[in-house]
Amino acid sequence: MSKIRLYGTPLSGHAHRVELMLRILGLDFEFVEAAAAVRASPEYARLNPLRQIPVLEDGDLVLADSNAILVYLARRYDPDGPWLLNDPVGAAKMQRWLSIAAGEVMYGPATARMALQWNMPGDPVRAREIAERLLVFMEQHLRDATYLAADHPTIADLACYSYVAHAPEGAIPLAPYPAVRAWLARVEAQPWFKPLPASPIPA
Ligand SMILES: N[C@@H](CCC(=O)N[C@@H](CS)C(=O)NCC(=O)O)C(=O)O
Repeated sequence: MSKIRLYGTPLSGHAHRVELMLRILGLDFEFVEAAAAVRASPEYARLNPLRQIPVLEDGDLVLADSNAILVYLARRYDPDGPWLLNDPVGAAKMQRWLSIAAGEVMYGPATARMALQWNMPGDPVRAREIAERLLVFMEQHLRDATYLAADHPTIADLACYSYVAHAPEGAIPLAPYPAVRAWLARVEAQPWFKPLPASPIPA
């Protein structure tokens, strides 16, 4: 089997979701740390012209974007497994949560955490508003659902987990959202789970 490389940083939630998928699939991989200085290099721009992490290398394949990588890994290494939903309604539900991961999760809890922890660009007040609206929606949804898109974990849960779990590191409390916390605990109880380390400034 070809060597798999994951370019990321230890505190990136985008890389974390890919790492969870690699663990689920039992795939051996090398984690290559790609801090800002590495991402600024011309070599890295050849891997991902957007200069973002994560990037996955699998043999000759170079693939950027965490959600695209989740789809690739599940379809390539466990096509009949439970991680993707293929029926029309299930696939649409799954895609909706992937879009939420790239939209509200990114511009809400992830941006609030990046602004507070690393002074990165982003309006923390706006990020907090987006996060609160997202969490209210997730709370309503998870009152009647075990996982986001199905009655079992799918890539939708992986895509949304990391930044929601670490929302308090962006000063967004999870205490008002018991159903969200119960969902996070269900993900954390899975045998393949590995936590994203805590950020420098304690929650
Ligand atoms: N849509 C991308 C977003 C990835 C992303 O924003 N990664 C951050 C780190 S967690 C990054 O590389 N930021 C640096 C930059 O955007 O220049 C994905 O899902 O992979």
